[in-house]
Amino acid sequence: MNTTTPRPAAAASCGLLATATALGTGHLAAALFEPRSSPVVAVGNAAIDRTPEAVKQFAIATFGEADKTALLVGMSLVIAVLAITAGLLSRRSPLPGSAIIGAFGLLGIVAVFSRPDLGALAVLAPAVATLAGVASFRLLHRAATRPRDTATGRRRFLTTAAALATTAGVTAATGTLLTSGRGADNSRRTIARALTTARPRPLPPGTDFADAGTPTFLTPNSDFYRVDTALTVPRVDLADWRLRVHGMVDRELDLDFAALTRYPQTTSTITMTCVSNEVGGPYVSTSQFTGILIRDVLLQAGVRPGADQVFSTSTDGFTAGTPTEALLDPRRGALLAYGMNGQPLPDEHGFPVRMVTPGLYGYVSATKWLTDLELTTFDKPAYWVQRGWGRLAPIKVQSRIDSPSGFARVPAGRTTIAGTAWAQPIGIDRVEVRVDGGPWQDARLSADVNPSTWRMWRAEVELTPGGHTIECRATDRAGTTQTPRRAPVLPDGATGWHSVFCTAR
Ligand SMILES: Nc1nc2c(c(=O)[nH]1)N[C@H]1C(S)=C(S)[C@@H](COP(=O)(O)O)O[C@H]1N2
Ligand SMILES: [Mo]
Repeated sequence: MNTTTPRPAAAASCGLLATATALGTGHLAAALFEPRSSPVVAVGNAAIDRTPEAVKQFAIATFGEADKTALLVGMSLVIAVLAITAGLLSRRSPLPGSAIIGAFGLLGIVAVFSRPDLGALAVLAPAVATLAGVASFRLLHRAATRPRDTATGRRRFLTTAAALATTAGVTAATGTLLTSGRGADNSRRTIARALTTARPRPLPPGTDFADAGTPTFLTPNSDFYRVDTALTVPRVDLADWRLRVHGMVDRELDLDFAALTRYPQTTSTITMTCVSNEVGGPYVSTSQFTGILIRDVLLQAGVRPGADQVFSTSTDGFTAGTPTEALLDPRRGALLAYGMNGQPLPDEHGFPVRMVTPGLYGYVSATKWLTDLELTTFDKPAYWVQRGWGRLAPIKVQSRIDSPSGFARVPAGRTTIAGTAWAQPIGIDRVEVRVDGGPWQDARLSADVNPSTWRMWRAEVELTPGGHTIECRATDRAGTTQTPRRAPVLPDGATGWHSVFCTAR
């Protein structure tokens, strides 16, 4: 057969179009199996992981919000130069180009294999990309080595080139379209996989009096109270998620989810409370949170002396300031949580990763959709502190009557009163009840799970026919009894006794 050496421009296009086809089909294959195994995403993440902190700072300072775009543009340029080189080296024979594309494909396969958070299916994307890259390179190269002077030869090269360019474009676009819809599912699956080793300690029997009207000890995720400033619930794709730890530290950290799961995983049962909870209010719930200790991450970063505040930021711009001391306290065990009752965090509760700090109200300690932890001082006020709320916000001892509900009609005679009490992170020692300002009577407490969780209580009282006012008060393990003094929720949490009026007959 009469063949010729392709011109440099044709040779360069062989490399460029074959690489584009490889990346496009790889992106589509990844969309079908595991978005984070897309060659482009994998190379991007690897690049971020390996970029020196100074360069990252420069990129963020120079490009700001567009730093990811700048990275992608830079990456594309490097890849294009390599692809053109592969093409130009193959003017005599397609072998060098095929070998170079094959070698890069192999690198991609190895990179995916070495990621602990990606399943075996993830290897398919770089494998498909490699095959498509080598095959299209050979195809176009053959078309380029046909005699060019004939119209058929030229047309043949141009049609093949156009077909490859279309394939690259269509597969890349389809892959992007698919992942934008399915990223959430895949993110969720990745976290679900990480949760398989999370074995919460089983609860002792008798942790609630749900039969008498209290909530269940663990709050189902769908019933967990929700408080945030987010107009629309942020939907975070795990593939793009990173947590930066910086500020007054010895070593800055930039963790993706895989890096996060390399810290020891723990599951703890924690009752969360909102500062906006009125006396008797519903903003208190309990869950088994799974994640890693914030303490472990802070110790690895190395907290500098004087850094008394950890300033956390969410993807939605919300910020919170938590005392560093509380996050370092091993008994408190504050978490970077990604699991909630054995499930990945629901979007509403901060997917993929949030903070949970026992004993502090959520607005200073429970940032959802967390992406940034800055070690700083309390001179830097966070979101709600800027708006007049307290800087420090320890949860106040509280108790609530759940049954009977306000203005209920109950049968006269012996009646069960039941409710909830909490005093994280010290724990509840005692709950008392009284009717119509009479003598206080001790309530029976539910089984003790840990001092950072609520306890249910119940008591039998005698109700004569007519209207009655029932009150309760709790005492924590430090001996502090709930004050009767009424305080509003602003600036640092409501106080006072909960009372319920009911009618017996
Ligand atoms: N990003 C973000 N995180 C946030 C908030 C918020 O508005 N935005 N609210 C905080 C408050 S005030 C509380 S009480 C808890 C509530 O968490 P939950 O909605 O999962 O119960 O989240 C905290 N974390
Ligand atoms: Mo809150």
